[in-house]
Amino acid sequence: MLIFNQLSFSGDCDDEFIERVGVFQSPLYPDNYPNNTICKTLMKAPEGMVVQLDMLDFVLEYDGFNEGVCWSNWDTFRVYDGMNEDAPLLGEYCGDLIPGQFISTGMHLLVVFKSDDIVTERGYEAVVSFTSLT
Ligand SMILES: [Ca+2]
Repeated sequence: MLIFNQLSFSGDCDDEFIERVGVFQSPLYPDNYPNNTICKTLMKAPEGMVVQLDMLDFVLEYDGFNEGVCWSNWDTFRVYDGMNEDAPLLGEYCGDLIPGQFISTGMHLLVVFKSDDIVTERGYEAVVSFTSLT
């Protein structure tokens, strides 16, 4: 299994592309992610397969009172069922409830992570794999 560690984080992880099975982590994980970050990660399955994303760990900033309610101008983790942000939104997540599993309907799954300018947390770790459509 290949490991997608972002060991040298430059402050910008836009347009990351994952085409192989591996571990997918937030910038600097397991240390806190940086402020003012946008990470767009496009995962692409081989022909005839779909992307499966299993979340193992997840902690993002949230307001501390309304678990599961995300303020879109704070820190958010969004998953889209397709190549870009016009694709169907599978969910928007924050706080410390692990979202679980995502499976794309096509070859692509897009994750968009965004942090604002204050308060960081540990972030997320997930496993990317590909499964056959039966
Ligand atoms: Ca924040």
